[in-house]
Amino acid sequence: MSVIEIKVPDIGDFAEVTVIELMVKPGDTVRAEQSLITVESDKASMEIPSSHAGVVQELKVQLGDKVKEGSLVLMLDVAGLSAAAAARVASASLEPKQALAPVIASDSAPFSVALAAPASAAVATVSMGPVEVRVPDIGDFKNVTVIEVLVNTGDAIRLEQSLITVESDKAAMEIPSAAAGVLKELKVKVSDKVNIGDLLAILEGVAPAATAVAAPVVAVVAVASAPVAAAIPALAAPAAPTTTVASPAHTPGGAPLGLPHASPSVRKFARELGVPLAEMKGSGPKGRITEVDVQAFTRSVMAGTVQTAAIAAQVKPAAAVAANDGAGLGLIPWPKVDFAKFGPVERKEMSRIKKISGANLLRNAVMIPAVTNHDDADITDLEAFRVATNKENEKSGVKVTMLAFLIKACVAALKKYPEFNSSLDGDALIYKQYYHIGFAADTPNGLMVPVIKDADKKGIFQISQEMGELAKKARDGKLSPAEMSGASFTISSLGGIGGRYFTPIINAPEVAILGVCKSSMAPVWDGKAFQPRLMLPLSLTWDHRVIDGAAAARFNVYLGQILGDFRRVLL
Ligand code: CAO
Repeated sequence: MSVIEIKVPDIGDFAEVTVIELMVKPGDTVRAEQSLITVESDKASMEIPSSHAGVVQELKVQLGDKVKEGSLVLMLDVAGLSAAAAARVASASLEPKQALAPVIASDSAPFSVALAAPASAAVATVSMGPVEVRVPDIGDFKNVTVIEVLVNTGDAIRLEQSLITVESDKAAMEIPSAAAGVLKELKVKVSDKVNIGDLLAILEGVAPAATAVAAPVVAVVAVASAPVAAAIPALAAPAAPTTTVASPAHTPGGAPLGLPHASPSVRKFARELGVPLAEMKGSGPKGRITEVDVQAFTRSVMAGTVQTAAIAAQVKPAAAVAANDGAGLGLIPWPKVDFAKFGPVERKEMSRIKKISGANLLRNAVMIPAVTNHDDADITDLEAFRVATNKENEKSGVKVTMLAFLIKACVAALKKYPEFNSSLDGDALIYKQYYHIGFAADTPNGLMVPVIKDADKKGIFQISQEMGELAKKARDGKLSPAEMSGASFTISSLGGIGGRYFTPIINAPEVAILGVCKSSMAPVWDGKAFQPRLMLPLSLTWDHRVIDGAAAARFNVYLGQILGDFRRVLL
């Protein structure tokens, strides 16, 4: 075993920086230049890479520790390396800083180059009138990406107030203003690539230091007092008289202007997923956002329990329906056509029910990953039984319908496959132990869904009777909210009308809906011959977040078996 010490390299003028992330643990195999820890000052974070490949023996720092150049980061077992590598190891252990320097100066850690460069000062070119603020010397790296713009036009900018955040693949850094004044014009936007000398902003109404106004164009050299500003060397000053003024100290700690705490690698990860860090709470020290936080946030958004501001702004189904405008969904606008150009037309307002149900249907269609399975059930015997029953009970005034049998059969299937009787609640499922079955009713005002409560505890006659009453109330517009709420599963039957199959939309927060069409006689092979059988088309739509295709197929098969031989309900 050959163990070397890995120390914090020359990080420029940083006096002390805080360890905010440990990226490796004992036992991990690391590559040369792999990031080991993330450190942060009040203005920048950077990852400290390993100078060698090896296996981490022992971590010598903890989260929250203050480190500086030369602080011991970890012990690395470099045994098994090539001879050449071993030689580097030897020199590294003798002179860690020098051994690390080439690694730091490599392309993979560009920000460290800036940080290792001799500290000098940030510069802005100012005049009596507008002041140009440019990107200072940020070391060897080129084309860094603007990842955040921290100010707006019209803002009063303080000296050294951060204007933008730039990021390489290893570090993020805020670029402070070298002058104070009102922001007249911003010259960069998020995703722009910037280089030394690029114009960032134009300030007006500058209150320069007394000596800084002597000439029309004056370079103000702000001697940075904060670590990161000090690490950003000077912009090449224009050929003009220069005056040195002391800049105020940065406010230590905290994320300026609400910038979320996160390491560059986490920021990059979040950006790749499109996760808005500003809307997240971090679980790390001082609210720092970790990779695990980003993953958890993403899962919550996918589950629909968290909505980002962007989604909330874009997905407004009700408004989109009301405005009849796809732009509300982030789509191209709905076509606006003057139909009168093509022939006579009449405009009629949609009913209130249609507007409300439309908004709900749109949300459910957009938000639920829905799949529909189609199947047929042999109801030859059941229909014969239903007709006979109705004949026998002609005088009762209650007509038993196929839908009543379907409700009862569905309850049996829901009992056997309880996830169909559940609802999503974040990452959990609420399994309902009641069986309230909604049924879609076609009314002159639009679609309504009355609910048969506790269908498991009711017989076919009672269900048929209640259904008749509720359907009548629906048609008369007399359903109470209570009679339309609480369904755990819904059936939409078009059997009295016609059609073969359709794809019903789930009635959220339910997770499945059964569509039924008109039964018809069909030749069914019994193994020896085709038999004329009365077949009922079933279309089961289910939420794929909760239910799998196999479960849906089983549900339909089981439903078919019950409808084929209703005695199974008793089992
Ligand atoms: N196959 C063949 N015939 C069927 C059948 C089926 N699946 N379902 C019902 N029928 C028959 C009935 O037996 C009845 O015939 P008879 O008058 O000869 O007895 C006739 O069709 C009419 O039935 P119904 O529609 O009045 O009764 P129901 O219990 O089947 O349905 C209700 C009640 C309220 C669900 C229904 O009237 C209705 O509104 N259906 C429309 C639902 C809807 O719009 N769904 C779409 C939602 S998505 O937009």
